[in-house]
Amino acid sequence: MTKRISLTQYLIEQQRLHGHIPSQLRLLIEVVARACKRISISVNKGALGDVLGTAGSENVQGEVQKKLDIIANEVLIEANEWGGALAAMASEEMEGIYVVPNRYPQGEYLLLFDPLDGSSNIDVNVSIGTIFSVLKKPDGSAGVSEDDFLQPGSQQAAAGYCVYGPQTTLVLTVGDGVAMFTLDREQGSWVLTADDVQIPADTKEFAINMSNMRHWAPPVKHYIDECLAGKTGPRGKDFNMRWIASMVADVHRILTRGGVFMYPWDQREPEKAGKLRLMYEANPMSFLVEQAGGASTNGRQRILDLQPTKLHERVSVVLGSKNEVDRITQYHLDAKT
Ligand code: P6P
Repeated sequence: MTKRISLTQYLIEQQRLHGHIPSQLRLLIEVVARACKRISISVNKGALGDVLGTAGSENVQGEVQKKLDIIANEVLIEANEWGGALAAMASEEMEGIYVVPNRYPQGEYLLLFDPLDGSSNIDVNVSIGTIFSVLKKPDGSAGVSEDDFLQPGSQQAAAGYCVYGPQTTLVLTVGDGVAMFTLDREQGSWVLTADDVQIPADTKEFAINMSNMRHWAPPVKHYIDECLAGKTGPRGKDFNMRWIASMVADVHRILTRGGVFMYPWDQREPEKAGKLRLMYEANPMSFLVEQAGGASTNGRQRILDLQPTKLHERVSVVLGSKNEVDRITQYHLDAKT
């Protein structure tokens, strides 16, 4: 049974006992967690609050923004800009970076986030979430620019997500394993409910949007065909399929019981590496998955090794149970695609 301690105590122990996080990073994570609590209150209002439906605008990705996308983005900006831990922020909902205004002290960290991932699920009451990634601002750089954000995911100081589902759960890594905190709404506090999360190396469950099958590259089709062949096929076991169309919810299931998640490149937009964004979706999720003993590649390379060239660049994602990810990656390398 995990010792029921608060997020604050967990972070102080990480700072004091393991020397993993300086106080500025501890403060930053606490502020992000508090912002997620505020977002969960808006999410949980649903039709009772003026939070459903579209906002009548598009984001930098050309996607129609939901009202909650904008609310969540504003909550994260307002909660983090004055704390003194950050130099700047970047969001899926904003084209450029947001530099902390001069009226506040500048810190040494950079915060990136997808304020509300899976927003197509909002109006149908299916789990959605906030994804965040923390980088250190490069030493010696006067001021802060977009280039400061373009660091490989292996440089992350912390990463996590908050899933707004039957429970509101914050999942976090500071590089010392993965911990899960469930929101105790009566006390308003995050309570440690899982520590040292481990993803089983094998699985019988895959997550992919099957409607895109005709667009996939051959190695992906090869892998999924083998899963569908079940016991009678080369894998010698039956597989189950899940697809929530909310990365946070699908990744949470994989961290909780294993599985493999794929959003691969497809021929519909060949110039795009994939649908998901590297900096504030794939990188934080890959950090969490690797810290839990899983693996995460773009089909060929470790995602955390990729050198970003643009803030909103996209990437193919294959993550989860290590033996499955390794198999899919090998199929790509064998096909030299
Ligand atoms: P599709 C949500 O919009 C998202 O970015 C991820 O959370 C999710 O995994 C994926 O897109 C779902 O995409 O094409 O199945 O709707």
